[in-house]
Amino acid sequence: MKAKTFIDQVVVQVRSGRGGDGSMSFRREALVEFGGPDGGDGGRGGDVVFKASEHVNSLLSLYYDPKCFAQDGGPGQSQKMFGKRGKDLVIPVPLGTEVYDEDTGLLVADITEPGQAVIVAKGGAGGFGNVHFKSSVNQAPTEHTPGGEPEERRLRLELKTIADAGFLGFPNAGKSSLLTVLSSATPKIASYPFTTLNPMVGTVVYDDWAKIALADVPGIIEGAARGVGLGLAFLKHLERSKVLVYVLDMAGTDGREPWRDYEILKKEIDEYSVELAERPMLVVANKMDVEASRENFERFVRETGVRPIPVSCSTREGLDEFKTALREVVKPKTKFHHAHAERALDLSEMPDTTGEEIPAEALKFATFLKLEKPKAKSHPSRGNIH
Ligand SMILES: Nc1nc2c(ncn2[C@@H]2O[C@H](COP(=O)(O)OP(=O)(O)OP(=O)(O)O)[C@@H](O)[C@H]2O)c(=O)[nH]1
Ligand SMILES: [Mg+2]
Repeated sequence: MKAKTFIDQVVVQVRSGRGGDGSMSFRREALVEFGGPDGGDGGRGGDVVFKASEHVNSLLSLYYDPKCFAQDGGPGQSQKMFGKRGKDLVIPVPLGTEVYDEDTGLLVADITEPGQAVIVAKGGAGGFGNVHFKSSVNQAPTEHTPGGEPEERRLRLELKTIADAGFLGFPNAGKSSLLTVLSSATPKIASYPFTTLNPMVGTVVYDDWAKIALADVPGIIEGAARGVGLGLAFLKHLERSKVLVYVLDMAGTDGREPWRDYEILKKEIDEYSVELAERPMLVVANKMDVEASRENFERFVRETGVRPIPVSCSTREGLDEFKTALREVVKPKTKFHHAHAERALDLSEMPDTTGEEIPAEALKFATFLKLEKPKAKSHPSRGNIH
């Protein structure tokens, strides 16, 4: 059995279903003298489809089972019966999956929207039964066509997590704990390093239904940019995050020094990508419930000149402040925002236009005053006759 590691890239073989063959058959029935051809068409082969799912967060299942074969179509039958359609193979993949053709290297699909479905191998068409070949000069055709060939290709799937903000920190800093207390996501939390092997996304929901997606990624260690530990391969999961959130263990567990941790993290990111290093960022001091944290916090400010947002996942202090700060940098849109932004007009400013042609400045109120069209009345038992 393959060992479970950090999987965000897999190569799979996809094959659609072959089309069913058309049938060659003649109608044979008592008292029907020249029954004629009655061979039906073959069924279409199934497609292989990748479908974005919010309930899947890794490519692990494809890593263990990389052969994705859809069902073949059934052959046509006598009595003009169609063959059975082959079942599509629909594979749920996480949001943020990029699909490349392994042989040509071309991007086949970028799966970014929930519910988005992409056919990556189209099923073969069903063959024609001999009933199609009847003509005035050939009343007993024996021609029939085979089903269409399946499509087969090798694809490389790469996951780049999509989130508004991504956590960045050393192992055990409490990134997964923070995601747990802020969202309904349930990542694994434990006191050993590298608990998180696959990025996970959780959603922070605000009182007015604004939402921010937060990604928890594996911990970074010194030298990661050179490939130490899990390396920085997983940092590509932060490439699609607008904001980086540095999570620091302010308690300095196991003799760590948070100010040094911060400098190392920044250095690793600088070495990884200048573009990522320039993203807006927040710094969070976690584990503030631990005695040593207060002192460390003051020293951190002195050493780095940065004042982090103090939080504790254990006592839940500081979470609201963090959520507010996060909102200010991410600036999520809300339904309320959409519906009411244009309506924030002061009605007292509206010019009086009674009896006149409507002046241009009054037109900006036009959408505001649009009346709902009254619904036509109908009587259910009278079939809409008035
Ligand atoms: N006292 C205290 N302990 C905490 C706090 N937050 C997290 N911890 C503990 O710190 C340890 C690590 O927490 P995780 O959330 O798994 O850390 P992580 O950053 O996700 O670690 P990796 O996945 O290994 O990178 C666990 O034993 C947590 O219980 C906190 O606010 N206070
Ligand atoms: Mg974790």
